[in-house]
Amino acid sequence: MKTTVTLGSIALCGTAILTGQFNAVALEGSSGEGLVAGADVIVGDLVGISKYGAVTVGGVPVMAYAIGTTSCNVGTAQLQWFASPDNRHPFIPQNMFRYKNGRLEQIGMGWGKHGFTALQGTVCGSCSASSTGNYLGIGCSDPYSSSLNGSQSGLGTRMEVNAATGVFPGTPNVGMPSAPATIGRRIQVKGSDLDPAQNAGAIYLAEGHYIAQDDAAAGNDNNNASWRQFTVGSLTSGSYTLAFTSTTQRQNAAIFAWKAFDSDVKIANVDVPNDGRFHVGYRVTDNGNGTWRYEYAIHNMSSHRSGRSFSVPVPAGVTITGAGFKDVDYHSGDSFDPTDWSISTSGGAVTWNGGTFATSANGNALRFATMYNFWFTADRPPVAVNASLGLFRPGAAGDPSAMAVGIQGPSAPPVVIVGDLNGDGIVNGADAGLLLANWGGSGVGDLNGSGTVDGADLGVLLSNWS
Ligand SMILES: [Ca+2]
Ligand SMILES: [Ca+2]
Ligand SMILES: [Ca+2]
Ligand SMILES: [Ca+2]
Repeated sequence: MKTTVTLGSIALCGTAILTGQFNAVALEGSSGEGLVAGADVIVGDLVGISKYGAVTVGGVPVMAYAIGTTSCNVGTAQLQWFASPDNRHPFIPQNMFRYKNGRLEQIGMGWGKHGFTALQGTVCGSCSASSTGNYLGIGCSDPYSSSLNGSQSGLGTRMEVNAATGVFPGTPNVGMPSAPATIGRRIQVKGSDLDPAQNAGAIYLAEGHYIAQDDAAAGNDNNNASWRQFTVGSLTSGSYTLAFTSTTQRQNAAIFAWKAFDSDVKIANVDVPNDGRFHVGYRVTDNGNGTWRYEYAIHNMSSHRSGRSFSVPVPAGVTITGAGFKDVDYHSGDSFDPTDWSISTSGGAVTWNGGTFATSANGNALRFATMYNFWFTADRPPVAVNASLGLFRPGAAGDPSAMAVGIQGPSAPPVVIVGDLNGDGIVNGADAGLLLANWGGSGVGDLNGSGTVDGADLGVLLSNWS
């Protein structure tokens, strides 16, 4: 079911922000949008995980991996696949995630493989082969092994890629440092995030994502990522052996694994006008002790403008505790700021802020093919709210600076009427009766908190008579 909601403007921290249009879509397990005319690349399969040992960075062992990706062209036109220095080929970022204690976190990212030469396989069905490796034929598949995707010389920085248009320089990595030994440019994961002794019950998954300009131009770039579960094996030669299990979940970004593991997770699409798509996932859990855990994850599928803030409204009287944030750090010369987003619980909202583009173009924005986590505990149950996802890069004239996102946040506390001792919303004789029945006692009817129910309390009650 798809629901389109149009909002005018919302108020955030006293500032009116034009939100334009957004689509809040309740998805049933697929981020794909179906066949649209034109080239349409997807990840048809994730096959094989290569490992490359570990390097201690800042006192922490960081392990390096690459995943094999087989792409398919499920579109109606051949997909361009010209090798560098031509830029008409896919860029293929790779990621790893962990689901643990109800939270799906991105635990690693790699640079992107620059595609060259399409083979014409049949992983996704019948193939109408291209006569040249410069195109992936209609219905055809192309395999990149994990060792090929882990070859450092073939990996490109994410910094120069526009995921909304699929455009990047034909000659990648100009001005970038050479790849650091062993772990450079590959998917980097902290050993502690994989260690079985520290991650009992965790489920792991990897994600492959293809970005290509003809696919994007056709509007077929919402289905470009797929995920697959993997298991963590023994620690040998400095890193854990990882192995894929189960089957590839085609046309599903890794955030959809959260929903696959927990059917109470909801995921909304946020389509930024003239830009790309975010997925906003949320899950509210009743802790059973008068508090609720609010868990959010935002995945940038294809927004070049990127995210810079996230704000969930909090009504007066709601107590927020334990607000947190989790990002994933760039590496190997990608000079994006790793500083965690700040957290504010004042001003009628919980707001996470990563800084503005004006302050630094390399600030810690939520860029394409990454997912950040946001969470807090509140003493109120959930209700539908409009959160706000602030955008990092400026848009064109008329483009929104933030997107409203229809999710769940804490509800307002009930209004307490002084003197309404039986809680029926009015102060009348029934309440006076309760007060008189406890005359001289303590507790019920002690409206001024003096410790005794007496005439002063009756006066308070009468002054609030409905
Ligand atoms: Ca596609
Ligand atoms: Ca960080
Ligand atoms: Ca009453
Ligand atoms: Ca009293």
